[in-house]
Amino acid sequence: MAEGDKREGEGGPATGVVVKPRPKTKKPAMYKVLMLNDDYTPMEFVVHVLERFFQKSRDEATRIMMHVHRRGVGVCGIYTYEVAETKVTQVMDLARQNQHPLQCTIEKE
Ligand code: TYC
Repeated sequence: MAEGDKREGEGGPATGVVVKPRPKTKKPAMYKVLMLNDDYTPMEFVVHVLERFFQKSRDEATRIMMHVHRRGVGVCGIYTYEVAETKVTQVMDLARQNQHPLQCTIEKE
């Protein structure tokens, strides 16, 4: 098609309509890391895990640990898949080394 030979009508947005520009980047899917309660893991160990791997203050770590203790499950943090997966591995490895049955899982947000 020669320059200046523009057709009107079909195709493309109508003249004068403001189209909101859409960024091409997509937000990554996010995943919750969940901690599960059990009857044997010491409370202090759970608080330590939350401080060490989830960057929680002692107060916040204690609050989350008590929530899990009372309700059965709680959110430690929300991350992209690979980060969430790494956190779960770190928690489970340390728990196993210390012979605690602490369980941690991922749930898509
Ligand atoms: N229920 C455990 C106890 O009484 C403490 C505990 C809290 C264990 C949270 C696991 O994710 C957990 N010692």
